[in-house]
Amino acid sequence: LDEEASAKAAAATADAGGLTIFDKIISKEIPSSIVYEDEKVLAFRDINPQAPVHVLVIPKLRDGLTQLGKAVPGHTEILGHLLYVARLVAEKEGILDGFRVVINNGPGACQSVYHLHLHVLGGRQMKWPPG
Ligand code: D5M
Repeated sequence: LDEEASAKAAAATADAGGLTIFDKIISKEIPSSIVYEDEKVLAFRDINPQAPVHVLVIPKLRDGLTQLGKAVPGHTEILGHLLYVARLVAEKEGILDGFRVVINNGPGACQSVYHLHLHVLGGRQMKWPPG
């Protein structure tokens, strides 16, 4: 329940336009282990890995995309690019034969950072359902 409460607080901060830790990662104020970068997206290793490979892919410009549920038609290009970069990351990390892409949306899915991010997970047998 604590996890749920902090997820709700993070969502409220995001709705108020608050920045997240990912802004500091994008600006490189906070170091991260970058796996892929281009003009529009950044991919870096998750600080709390849930699999041998656990990389986050994020848009450099949040542009209202605090979570997937806020997407509008103007976001389709960046959404497609993020998904394609997830595939590039999987290839680079050598997990193309078995990887998972996850987006946690909102408190009910334990989203903790309100800047859209794709989790790319692999390097072990992934189980289903994910829980
Ligand atoms: O996932 C948010 C993810 O962000 C979570 O797996 C930890 C990760 N995280 C948080 N801070 C950092 C830093 N500083 N570097 C790398 N990764 C980080 P969610 O889907 O919102 O629960």
